[in-house]
Amino acid sequence: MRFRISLLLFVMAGLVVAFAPLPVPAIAPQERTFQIDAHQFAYSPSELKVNEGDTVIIQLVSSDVVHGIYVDGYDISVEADPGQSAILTFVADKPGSFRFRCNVTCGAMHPFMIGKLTVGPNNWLYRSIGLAALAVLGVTVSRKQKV
Ligand SMILES: [Cu+2]
Repeated sequence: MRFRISLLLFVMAGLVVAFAPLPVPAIAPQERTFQIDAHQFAYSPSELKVNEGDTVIIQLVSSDVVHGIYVDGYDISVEADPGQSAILTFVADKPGSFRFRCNVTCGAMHPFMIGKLTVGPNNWLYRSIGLAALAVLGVTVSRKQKV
């Protein structure tokens, strides 16, 4: 019976650590710069990962024809002329996965010119440390009870 209660408490503590809102952002927002090369019909890199709150600076470089970049969910875009670059700056204030795509009709495969922006929560590090500490505590407590 005692074991069941402590197991329940342990699981509840784990849920709190994993899901309770933290009072402060765990990682200070950073400025993240990406240079994306745009060409028919792809971006490289095509996947960007940032933390919520980061200031994202995308330098779009077009290496053949006119290309653009439009970020779904954020509704922002920029276009770059051939051989030129254009800069798009925004604060990643919405967490989640967003598709970005070319907003200039640039050829036959234009609709497939897409990429992905992932805006992650910025507190995974603290949560994982908390869960690891709880796991160690749990193992210690259950060992003591068996003796
Ligand atoms: Cu394009």
